[in-house]
Order: sequence, then C-alpha cells, then structure tokens
Amino acid sequence: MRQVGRTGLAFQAGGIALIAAGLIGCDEGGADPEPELPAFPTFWQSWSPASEPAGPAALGLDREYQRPLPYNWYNPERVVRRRDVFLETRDQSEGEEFLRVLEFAIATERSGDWASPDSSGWFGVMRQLPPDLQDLREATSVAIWVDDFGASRGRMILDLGEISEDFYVETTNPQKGRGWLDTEDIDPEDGELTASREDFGLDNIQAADSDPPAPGDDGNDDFVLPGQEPLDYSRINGTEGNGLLDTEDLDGNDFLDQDNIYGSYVISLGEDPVSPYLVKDNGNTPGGSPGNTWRLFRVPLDEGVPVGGTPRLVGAYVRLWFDDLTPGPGKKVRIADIAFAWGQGRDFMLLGP
Ligand SMILES: [Ca+2]
Ligand SMILES: [Ca+2]
Ligand SMILES: [Ca+2]
Ligand SMILES: [Ca+2]
Repeated sequence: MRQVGRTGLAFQAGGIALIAAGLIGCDEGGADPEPELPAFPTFWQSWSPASEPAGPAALGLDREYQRPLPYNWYNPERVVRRRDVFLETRDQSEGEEFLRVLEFAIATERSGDWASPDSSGWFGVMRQLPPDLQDLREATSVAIWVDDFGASRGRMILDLGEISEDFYVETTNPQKGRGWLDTEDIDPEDGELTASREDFGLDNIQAADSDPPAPGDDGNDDFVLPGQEPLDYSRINGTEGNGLLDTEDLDGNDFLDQDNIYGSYVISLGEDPVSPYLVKDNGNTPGGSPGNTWRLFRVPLDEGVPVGGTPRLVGAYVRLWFDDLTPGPGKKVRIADIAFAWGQGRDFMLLGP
C-alpha cells in the first residue's frame, strides 16, 4: 500500500525543535518494553483533521454536517515530564525527561477564521493506522493517557475501522470540498510534493491569508510555526507552505473513501459518575499530587459501539476526537500515549512519548 503525505518531518525553527522520534515502552507497570516493535510518534504532523463523525447516534454523537470548533493540534515544547505521567518511573534523570505530548487547543477566533456558524462542540484528528497496526483482530484493549487540565467534562472518543476521509468539506469552489477528493498532489500527480507548484493548501491556490481571502484561497490555510514566546500555535496546522503533501487520501488508493463502518470507544471525562474505564488518576494515586490531572483509561476492544455495521479491524483508520469539553478558547486536552494490548501485559505503543 502506497504511503503518502504525512510522514514525520523534522523542523528546527524559532528555537523550537520539533523532531519525530518514537519510543517504545509499556504504558504501566509490569510489562517489559518490546524493543523490536516499531515506533509510532505523537508527532503532530502525523495526524490529519478529523472527518465529521457519523455516530454513534444513540449516544448523541452524530456530528455529520456539523463543523468542528476552530482547533489546533501540536506538540508543546518542554512542558510535560515523564514522571508527571508515569509515576512509577524510578530513574530520576529518566523521570526528568520531557515527554512529547499531543495537545489540542481551541483557537481564539480571528479574522477570516474557519469557525463556522454550524460549529458544534467537537474537534479531533485522524489517520490511517501504520503498517504495523494493520491487523487489530487479536488486540484486546486500547489504553489512553489523557490530561484535560482538571476540567473533568465531556467525552473522548476513539473510532477504529473504516472512517470517511472527507475532512476538507468547506470551500467556495463547487469542484472541491464535501464529497470531493481534495489533495495537493496535482502537478504532477505522483505521490510526491512538488513544493513550488503544489504546496498551496487543499484549496490548491497560492495566496497569503487575508480577509477577505484572495480569489479561490481559503484565506486561512497558511502554515506558520510559532515564533517567540508566547508561542502561537494557531497556524501550525496550515497546509499551505508546510512542506508536506497534504491530501484527504489517507490510504493512498487515489480514492476518497467515505464509508463509515467503525467501532466507537466513548470515554466520559466527567467524574459523576467516574468512567468505568478509568485505570489510573495521577491526582489520586500514591506518588501523584492533586494538581496532576493525567488519567489513564483502558477500554476492551470488544466494547466498541458499532457505527454503520461491524468494523473490520484490518487496515483500519483511527480517529481521536473530543466532544463537549469546556467552552471557550485555549488549551483543552493533551495525550501522552495510546497503546493497544495483545493479551497479558504486552502493550504496543501506538503513540510513543
Ligand atoms: Ca473533500
Ligand atoms: Ca491556499
Ligand atoms: Ca502542504
Ligand atoms: Ca483513499
């Protein structure tokens, strides 16, 4: 299967090093690391925006034709130490190491923003699972380390299976957007980025962001790395000028896959009642502290809520999204790790620290 687009690039700019470097390990005590297993980083550029979730409707989670909040995802630099998440880390210098986490923030609305009046309170990211996770039929559970900054509100949803690739749906061009395969790979169509002719964003129009936008340009797709403090991540997910071949064709089959046949793992982040999937709460664990709001949830894979049928867990896509978190702009939630387990204590890191 051809892999296109979002492979990990290394950026070094503005004093910020954003380096793709996965690590292997185990997510909680007991199991030894599995060093032969491949890495899968929490690198922000390895994720695409989420398509609109089709359900589970029975849980009030049908978000079709509902646009996400204006959000960003990125790796904040040097803010989370390994021992903040993995309390059992004994080696002091190892515990002091910074972890790379995937953080989500709601943008402050700006001129020409992609906020739309039909926004509902969701946002998320998705991708095709990497080659080493193409077959999840024998996996038993998925565990996620999450920090919601103590808000304890809303839901975190992990979808696994066939998931629509159609995430770029808002545009004024009638030949693009919802129902169309949008890609930068057009000149030539060869699976490679020809930066001078293609790195213009999914609108395929080269123009600096402006309000009103230049003809045909979305007016909000410029890529800008955060510069000096305070770091501004609000344009880090821009597709124009980011040096990547952006495309909706996440599996590289030259086709916009729009099927939704997946299992949904819905995890309440609220505390009344506490989720049955909560395994660890670092604010309420020996070695933790009340200000430590990292929590570990683990969900058996056979407890997925089916959407559109019974999913085949082969060649699956994964979508991680959030619904009904605290309103307003700012940092909302961050993820340190997502790991699948095969049998007893053999965890495979999907998202390495
Ligand atoms: Ca599209
Ligand atoms: Ca553009
Ligand atoms: Ca691009
Ligand atoms: Ca495709």
